[in-house]
Amino acid sequence: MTDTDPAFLAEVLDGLSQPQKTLHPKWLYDLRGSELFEEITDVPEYYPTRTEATIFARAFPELHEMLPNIRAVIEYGSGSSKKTGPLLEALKPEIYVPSDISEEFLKDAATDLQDQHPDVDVIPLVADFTEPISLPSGLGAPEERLGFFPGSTIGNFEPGTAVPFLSRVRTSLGDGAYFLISGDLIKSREILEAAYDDAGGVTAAFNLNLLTRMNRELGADFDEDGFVHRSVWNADLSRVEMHLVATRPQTVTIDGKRFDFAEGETIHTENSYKYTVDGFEEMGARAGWSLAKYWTDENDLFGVFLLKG
Ligand code: AVJ
Repeated sequence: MTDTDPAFLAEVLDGLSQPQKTLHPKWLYDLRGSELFEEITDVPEYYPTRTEATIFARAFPELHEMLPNIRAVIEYGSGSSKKTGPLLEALKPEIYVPSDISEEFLKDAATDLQDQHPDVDVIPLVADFTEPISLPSGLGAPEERLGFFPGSTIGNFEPGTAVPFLSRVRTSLGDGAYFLISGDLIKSREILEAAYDDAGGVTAAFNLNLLTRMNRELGADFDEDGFVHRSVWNADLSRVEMHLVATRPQTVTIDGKRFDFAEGETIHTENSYKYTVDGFEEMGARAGWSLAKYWTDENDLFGVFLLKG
């Protein structure tokens, strides 16, 4: 067993002790999980990434026309900043602030971006968005700032945490600032469930990797063959759920504690919330944002929202 993160162990012990066994989706992203997620973005059934790219290609020039004076772009949870190049090229800001909880990832991405965009001053910021966010000084007036939160990552936030997050972003950027944020739209069960259970099995491998990770990092003894991946559209709660389903009764031991699984019992590993345009606008409004403009694709699969604080 390698590298036991005490927070991971504590959350696993707690999450597997609940009546509905549950783990937070952030634990899906170890190195292998991050690689598998990258692969997911290329499978035919997973429409969000490519649809967002198509919308961005149209939206960024329009955004530049609407907001010619953006001085600073602040990206929340920038990770590898993969979507940022085209935005910087379209808006030509003076400053780009990539921010992420992972310092290592952030520094590498910032160095690459600085090399590729010598005219932009790249100022990386290590920040945890579950806490108040304080931005560096010199970013201009709020009206000259654009927050950026692509990828429909907001969909991983529970309703009770999404609004506080949107409020913290608004407070950090200031009254009158702008925020460009993506959200995946509600559509048919068939399309949604296939997007989270591709025929090639990449999403299944992504979900099952969590068992491998718990075995490696926590010394758990999950039998990876005793579970299967399931994705289900929960229309009442407007979310796609991912589960790991036990295919037979089994007992797992982690850190000396035993966890029993009945046949068919699941570990709930992710929620990916989906929105209507009105629902997204309403969620923003509860955090003090108003909807200035939005873009969708021709099939209304995905939304890109420009909010004004
Ligand atoms: C990274 C949260 C946007 O919810 O679509 C993809 C994660 N999980 N396939 C999503 C994910 C399974 C993804 N987000």
